Amino acid sequence: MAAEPISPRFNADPSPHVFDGKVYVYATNDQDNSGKYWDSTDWRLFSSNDLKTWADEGSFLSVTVFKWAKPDAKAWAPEAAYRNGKYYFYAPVGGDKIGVAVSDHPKGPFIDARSDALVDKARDANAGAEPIDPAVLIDDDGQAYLLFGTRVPKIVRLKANMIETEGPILDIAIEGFPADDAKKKYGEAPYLHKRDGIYYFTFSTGWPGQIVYATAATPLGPFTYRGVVLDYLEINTNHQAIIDFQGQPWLFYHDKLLEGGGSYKRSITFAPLSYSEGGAMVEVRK
Ligand code: FUB
Repeated sequence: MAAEPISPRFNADPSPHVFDGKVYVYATNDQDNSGKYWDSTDWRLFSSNDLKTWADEGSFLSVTVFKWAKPDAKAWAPEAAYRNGKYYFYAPVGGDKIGVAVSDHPKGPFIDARSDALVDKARDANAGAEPIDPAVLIDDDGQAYLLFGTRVPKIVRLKANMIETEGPILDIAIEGFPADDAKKKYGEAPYLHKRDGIYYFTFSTGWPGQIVYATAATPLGPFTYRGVVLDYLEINTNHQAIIDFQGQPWLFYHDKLLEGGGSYKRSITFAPLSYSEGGAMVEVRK
């Protein structure tokens, strides 16, 4: 079945979550960018009770919520998390900082949870060349992790308050890339999920990129390369996230789906995801 966009607007970098039985997808706003770059300055939200009908919840947050950000700073692939009655929104701003905002409701209003960035390339040791693409996993023991970064994947523990990091920013080691395929490497879009005690690290291999995965017995790795989850698209980015909804795993990603679409005018869609009996992720065929 052909992939269907969740909206007639251009949107990208899905961050899907199930909050109170409802699916919320936080997204980069490709509709209002210049069409020549990912230079929009706000994030959009979509929701669905059944993955069939989608509500456009609008532009719920702009970079201007962060007083430390330039008002024209680009707003890239976001992340959200829920803990202790609060919703946290992790926002890569300007390509060099990740902010965190907090709300009592998944739709906001969100306010800056700090007076400075959660991760700042200029301030934090080992933040890497481009601290973007945040992803959060709250493990079964309550420890939360923040992943981010291009070219070198990064991971850092979050304190229970979800708005401060704890300990050093670490590089994530990935072993076992196929030696005969130089394109199999880490690019961007880190995402960590856990299933049956195994940590699955999915990411894009670059520009353009495949979504591939690696597994480990601990959230910090080292991870072992396992295979492809989603092949190259016709556009220059690939960006995924995974949820379970009503007993079914789903892969969310973006693609060129609407008339006028392309690398800077992307559309969010999703597909059922499955695992082999041995726990291997089965490649999603478009
Ligand atoms: O939307 C801007 C950038 O494109 C994201 O940060 C990357 O993951 C890529 O999808």
